[in-house]
Amino acid sequence: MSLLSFERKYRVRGGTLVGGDLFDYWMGPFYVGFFGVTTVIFASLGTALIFYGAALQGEFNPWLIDIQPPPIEYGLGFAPIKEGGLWQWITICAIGAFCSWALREVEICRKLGIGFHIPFAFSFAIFAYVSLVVIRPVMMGAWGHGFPYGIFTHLDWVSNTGYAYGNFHYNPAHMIAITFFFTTTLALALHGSLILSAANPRKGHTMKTPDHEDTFFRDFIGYSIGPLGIHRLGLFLALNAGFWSAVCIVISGPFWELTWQEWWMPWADIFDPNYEHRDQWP
Ligand code: 07D
Ligand code: 07D
Ligand code: U10
Repeated sequence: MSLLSFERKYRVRGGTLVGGDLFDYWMGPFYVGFFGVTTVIFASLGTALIFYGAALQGEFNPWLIDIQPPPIEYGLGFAPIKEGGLWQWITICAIGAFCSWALREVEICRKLGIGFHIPFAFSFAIFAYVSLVVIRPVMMGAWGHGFPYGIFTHLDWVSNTGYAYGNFHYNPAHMIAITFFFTTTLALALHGSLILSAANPRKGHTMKTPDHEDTFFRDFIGYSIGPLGIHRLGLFLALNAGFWSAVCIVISGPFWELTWQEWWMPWADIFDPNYEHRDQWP
């Protein structure tokens, strides 16, 4: 069955969460739905506010546009539009657009009768973003702790926030997150290369089967996780990367105010109370 005739078959009404038949149609390749409409509204408004901020700043170079959160003094209150209020409204629009996008994924999954794995996975990215601009700022008592919306200035924020806790690499949750990120790329490289090696043979050669794929890893490392298992593992690794990222930033400030090197001092005590350079630690 060609792709288009398949699409004709599944492009039928039903499965919506809100609005019944109202927005239950397609525009070109895109499914619209209630949450498509809310996505467009939030994303357009948020983008327009960024352009307004750029106009106030007098800077339209995309690398240099910068929309800062309110100064710490405003605490958790609303700030005037030119003193961080813009950042607050853009944050509301961003969260509205990301959640609408996830719910639009849910509606498409329901229409197709497939599982909700994709919106579930995307919700981890939303969680990481919300942990940076809502959860941590609320726990620290000021919106000013959120990151600024600017390509270069958000890098400044990451660097400054990192050094505020000494060597951020000593943050144990940051270590776990990084290890999951690295493992995710290893797993995808192994999986992508394995599938291509078997399923995309040179001209004149026949395609090989999942048995060949299993056998490669049994011969190689004594175990194959299997064709379904590798996708479960990939999802698990990637979601943990995002989850532990959120953890590593939420604990920096609300639960730990010293340098991250100091978090390891009890270990130094356990292993070697007389460690000669102990007093030189942070
Ligand atoms: C490839 C899917 C496509 C998405 C793209 C991003 C915008 C922003 C906004 C002009 C993988 C589109 C970009 C819509 C335009 C304005 C105001 C996804 C793919 C191509 N970052 N970050 C980037 C975001 C944070 C960090 C690039 C967003 C945290 C570092 C891009 C968010 C921290 C580096 C970008 C966000 C952080 C980057 C490439 C939100 C910790 C880089 C992103 C909403 C997570 C890299 C100049 C990419 C770079 C980079 C976007 C949050 C750290 C501009 C939308 C605060 C260290 N970030 N980022 O490919 O080159 O993602 O920066 O949370 O080195 Mg960032
Ligand atoms: C937040 C993005 C969410 C995106 C969404 C969608 C659009 C639409 C439209 C394209 C989480 C947006 C979509 C806008 C676009 C179209 C059409 C993803 C988010 C919802 N670090 N570090 C991390 C490493 C150092 C520091 C995470 C490595 C230094 C701080 C990850 C190194 C110091 C923070 C990570 C390193 C430092 C982090 C980021 C190496 C600086 C965070 C991934 C090798 C001096 C951040 C939740 C992430 C975090 C974070 C990796 C170094 C500081 C684990 C590999 C030592 C302050 N670092 N880091 O979170 O945890 O993605 O954020 O040196 O806040 Mg780090
Ligand atoms: C996977 C897979 C698999 C496959 C696959 C894939 C994973 C089993 C079978 C999929 C993987 C790929 C295709 C590989 C490439 C993907 C990546 C590298 C990931 C990153 C992706 C991108 C960078 C592309 C991002 C593009 C997006 C998000 C599309 C943008 C579209 C829109 C903005 C429209 C969204 C539609 C909505 C909201 C519905 C209602 C709206 C309309 C119909 C449009 C009408 C609206 C307007 C005209 C207003 C427009 C304003 C908007 C949207 C707001 C923005 C504001 C502005 C001012 C710009 O495992 O194998 O194979 O393929």
